[in-house]
Amino acid sequence: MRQANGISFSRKPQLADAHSIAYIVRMKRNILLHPDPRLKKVAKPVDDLTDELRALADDMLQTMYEAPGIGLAAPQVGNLNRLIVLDCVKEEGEKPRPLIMFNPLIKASSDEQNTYEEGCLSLPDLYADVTRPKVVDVEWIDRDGKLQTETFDGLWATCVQHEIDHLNGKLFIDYLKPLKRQMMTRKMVKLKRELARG
Ligand code: K1U
Ligand code: ZN
Repeated sequence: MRQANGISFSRKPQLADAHSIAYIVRMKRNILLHPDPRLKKVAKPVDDLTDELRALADDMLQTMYEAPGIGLAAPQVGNLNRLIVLDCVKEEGEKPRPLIMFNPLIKASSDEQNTYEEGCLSLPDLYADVTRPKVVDVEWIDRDGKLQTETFDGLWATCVQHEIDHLNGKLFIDYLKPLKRQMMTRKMVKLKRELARG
């Protein structure tokens, strides 16, 4: 990975570079790429947990694993419901822990902060340090319609905050200085142009 202006990124993605952007074309659901106005919208609360929404959640988990990623928010697949999925178990051989959260809400955040080099499936191959509360208490409705609460720490806390940001139309690059954000946006515009050309 190279460094420029504090942003780390891998070499320029080539269309022939199947592994770096392959997930854009081989997933259960397509993931929207920044810049896209749909990624800037605020998602609406789920008040009726239908089978259609459960199916969407299942598709999102499959899409997240296929990408691969550790989280995904409904706006990233073009759906504006407050729904996120995540599984931050990264160790080979460790049991997966898929979580489906409808209407996730942060009830409390620690004063202690944590800096993590974040990525986003809507900005493939681009990473930057983001500082967020280290521990968060989250409340959500699970797939069975039951209210759940849990305290998340470390990567899980970072990921759940990143996904809830997506529900509020916010991307991790919105935490960066304007110049870095513009650089990343320009790279994405270029990538999207190359993908459109085929
Ligand atoms: O929301 C997304 O776009 C998913 C994103 C979640 C995330 C990553 C890092 C910090 C906070 C939130 C990703 O999953 S990017 C891919 C990624 O981080 C990863 C992929 C495979 C293995 C491990 C991590
Ligand atoms: Zn993201």
